[in-house]
Amino acid sequence: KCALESAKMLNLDNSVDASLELQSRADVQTCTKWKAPIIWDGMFDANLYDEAHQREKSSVALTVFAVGRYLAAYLATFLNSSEQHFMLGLPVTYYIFTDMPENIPAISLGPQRIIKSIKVDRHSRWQDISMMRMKSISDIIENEIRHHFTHVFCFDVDQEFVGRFGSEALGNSVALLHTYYYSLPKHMYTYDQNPLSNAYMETGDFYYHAAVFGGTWKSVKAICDACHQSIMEDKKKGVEALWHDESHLNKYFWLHKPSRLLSPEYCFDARIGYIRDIRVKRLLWAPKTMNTSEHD
Ligand code: 2GW
Ligand code: MN
Repeated sequence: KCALESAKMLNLDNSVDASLELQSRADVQTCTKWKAPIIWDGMFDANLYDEAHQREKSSVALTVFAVGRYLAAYLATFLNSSEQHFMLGLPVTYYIFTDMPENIPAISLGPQRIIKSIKVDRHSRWQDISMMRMKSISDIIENEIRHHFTHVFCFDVDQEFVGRFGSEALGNSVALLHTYYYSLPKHMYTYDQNPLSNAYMETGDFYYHAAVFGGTWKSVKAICDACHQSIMEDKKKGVEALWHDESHLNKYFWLHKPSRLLSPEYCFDARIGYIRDIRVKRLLWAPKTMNTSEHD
């Protein structure tokens, strides 16, 4: 109820969202202090969301990076599982950023779903592969996505869809609660602690996971531009935030509150085991197939 009323009153989210009921759940936090909904299983009617977004002609661009060994290690599982679970019923285009477009696996795609590849450089430091995603995503939104899609979702590739990840996740700006931190006290959040970094923050609202974020193309472009600029200013000063792009994303979402939050159902690590809060698993962390030192 909180979420429905606030979406209407504060215009936090899009018209589709405001027209639909979100139920509450007594056992978990379903609303932020700035009245954005936190989406958990049991809060929404999936069919109503899908129908409303089809009526509104919502369409989704998914960006994912598969550079170096990550292509062979994770991309096929990511794409095949996404074809089973991600935004079914809406047009989806995958923008795959890779240094080896010729090695993108052949995947059988549903109707209105296509793959596009964009060649990118393979940065020698993995931190740069991760951080430079912000610039690449901004560029593709500017050059292409904004002309064809209402929404954009950006994903790490080392994950597997195992349940519905549908239109209930669409919103103006969407952030994901990190599965390891959502139930911990704030003093345990791993925000950047170096006052010299633009990502520095002493306190915040939540700890967000950079493995999933999204929103309208306009919001995602603003997120990526701000994070990229923040990262580049740090580089000039010779500093790097603790968790790279994720630290900058957390700072951004502290200054610009997301309109919609996804519960850890939307990016869960099976190694945590059973948690009562998590009734449905939708996206799982893939087991790491290599360690960082093996990268180059
Ligand atoms: C990354 C780390 C070590 C060795 C390789 C790579 C790597 C990452 C790579 O060789 N090729 C590649 O395409 N990537 C892309 O960057 C890929 O899409 C991957 O999912 C993403 C982030 O790297 P990942 O998944 O190994 O890092 P995580 O799971 O520890 O990510 C969190 O922290 C990162 C910053 O340190 C990012 O913020 C990420 O979004 C977070 O989930
Ligand atoms: Mn990852």
